[in-house]
Order: sequence, then C-alpha cells, then structure tokens
Amino acid sequence: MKTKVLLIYTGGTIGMVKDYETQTLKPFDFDNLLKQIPEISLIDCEIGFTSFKDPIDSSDMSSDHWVILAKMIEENYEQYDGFVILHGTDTMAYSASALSFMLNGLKKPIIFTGSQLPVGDLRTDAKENLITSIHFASLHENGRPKISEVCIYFEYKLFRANRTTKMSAENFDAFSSPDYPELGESGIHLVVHEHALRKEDSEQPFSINYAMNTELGLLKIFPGMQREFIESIMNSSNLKALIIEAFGSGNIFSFEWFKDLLRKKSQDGLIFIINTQCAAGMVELGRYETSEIFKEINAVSGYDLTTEASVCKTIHLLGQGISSHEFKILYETDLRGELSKK
Ligand code: ASN
Repeated sequence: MKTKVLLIYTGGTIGMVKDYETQTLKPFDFDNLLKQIPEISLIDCEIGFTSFKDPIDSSDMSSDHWVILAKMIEENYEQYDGFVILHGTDTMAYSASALSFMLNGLKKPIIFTGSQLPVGDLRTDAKENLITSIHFASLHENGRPKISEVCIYFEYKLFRANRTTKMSAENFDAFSSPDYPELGESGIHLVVHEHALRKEDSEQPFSINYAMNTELGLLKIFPGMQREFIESIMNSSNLKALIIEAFGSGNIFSFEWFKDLLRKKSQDGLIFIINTQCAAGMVELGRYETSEIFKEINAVSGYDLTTEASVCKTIHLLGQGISSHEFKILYETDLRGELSKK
C-alpha cells in the first residue's frame, strides 16, 4: 500500500505572486500553487491536499493559527502517514516549535517547508524544498514512519524544528540549527541521521494540548539601556513571564536599581527566563558574578534554547496553569528534544 502524505498550505512566499501595480508579493490560492509543480504527481506516494481558507504571509501568524493547524493535523492524523506544512519562512521556526510542544505522543513526521522565491519564479527554491519534504515525510521502515517528530526541511537539510532559526533573509540556505545536528540531508541519496532522531515514547497515545497563554515578553538587552524603558517593560500589565536575552552565558549589567527591580518583580510573581543572545552555546547562571542576581531570584535558565523555541515553550507552559515552581522544573526539562544541558 502506498504511503499517504497530507500537504497543508498556510501561505508564505512559496505560494505568492507579484502584484505588478504595487510590486509586492501576495499569497495566492492553493490550486494555482499545485499547477506550478506538476512533478508532485510523479512522487511515489498518495498525496492529499488541504489549505488555510485565507493563506497568509507568515508575519501574520499567531497562536490562533497554530490551533487551526493543529486541528487540521488532528482531523487527518489517522488517515495519513506524514504531513508537510507549507509555511512562510519568517515565522516558520515559531510555528514549528509551537506544534512540537502541542503534540504529545507524535508517531508521524510533520515537516515544515517553504521557499525564499515564489514557486512561479524561474530560479525558485520551492520545488526542491517541497518535493524532498514529501519524500522525507513518506519514509517508512518496518511498516512505521522513520521520522516521528516536527521538522523543518530547507535547502537540502532536515532539522529538528525546535532547534532551528531563520538566519538569512537572502540566501536559499536560510535556516540553521546551531546547537543540534541535522536530522538528515538530501544529495544523490536521502540520508537520515538515525542517531540524531528523537525516539518517541511508544506507550504515549497521540493527543494535542491546545492550552496556551501569550502573556509574556521578550527583552533583548544592550549596553547602556535606558532605565525608564526597562521599568516600563517590567511594569506592563498582564505580564506573567519575561524572557531576557542576556549577554554570553547569561550575564547582565549590575546596577543596584536593576537588581532591586528584578527582586521586586520576581517577588510579585513575574517569571524571569534567561537566554543567551549568542547564536550558539548555553546559559550557565553563576559562572560570572554578573549572572549571580538571576540565581538569587531563582530565574529559569533557557540553556541553549533558540528564541523561537523559548517563546513557544513559555506560551505552552503558561497555558498549563501551573505554579512558578512547576514552570521552572518543566522549562528546564527537555520536553521535545529542544534543550541540552552540560
Ligand atoms: N514574508 C514571507 C513569509 O514568511 C517570507 C517567505 O516565506 N520567504 O510569509
């Protein structure tokens, strides 16, 4: 029996056309997208298609869209062996990370892909990305899908979604996974790096956790930041967690007013999550004197999480209505292969 893969179109450059009046790119409908890639019919698997009612530029994605996407997967989970999600590149790593936290007991591949140039463009990267994503999603071994996690496929490389970040607005080679090896690559052969794949607990049944809470903030610090700005961010209403992108291994300026503010806000219940603004490497609170304050207030360490995974993990865990103590324990635990510790 042929493997069945469902293609879900959400929008993004891959399906855009140029509006010649304004010279901007706009999403167009799914049938037109498929007409541009007749090669799809040559792939040796059965392909189903579905689409967002109104495809969007991924800059407009929100947690509501993640719910729609997860529902589409849930409704089709039993009928299909794998899923390929066509998505804009700008926020692909966010949506893919969010899905990785929402899906429990996943036993099938969910592969996000997109392109830097529209599918109708002569030099488009869309065809290779789409066709190879379908190939990866259809791989089977001993009657089971070979990959059972949420991935991003782009420009010959397969990545774990929640380890991936968009690092080029220009190159076809737009994504990287700075702290985790590639899961696979496409050359003359399709290669899967088995040792890097996530082994899903086979006992856990598939389910989706839709609970999310977006009352969080993200603060990237820089030398000489204004006190008023920091105070206004930390005092904003409806803020339950603040991710601070600190220097190096989690270091920050040591002004007394700043330390006092951290102490006060954390006593008031604000959860502080500390990430590094370095592209690679991890947070090590207490390694330098300049990160001692985070240890003192019992801040949560983001270790080597990408910004995208960190934001999505925060949204997911805030949605669970757990205590700050449980939040810290779960946040510092590897839930979906997103995090490593020394
Ligand atoms: N703005 C586009 C999007 O994310 C960029 C792309 O897909 N290359 O929807």
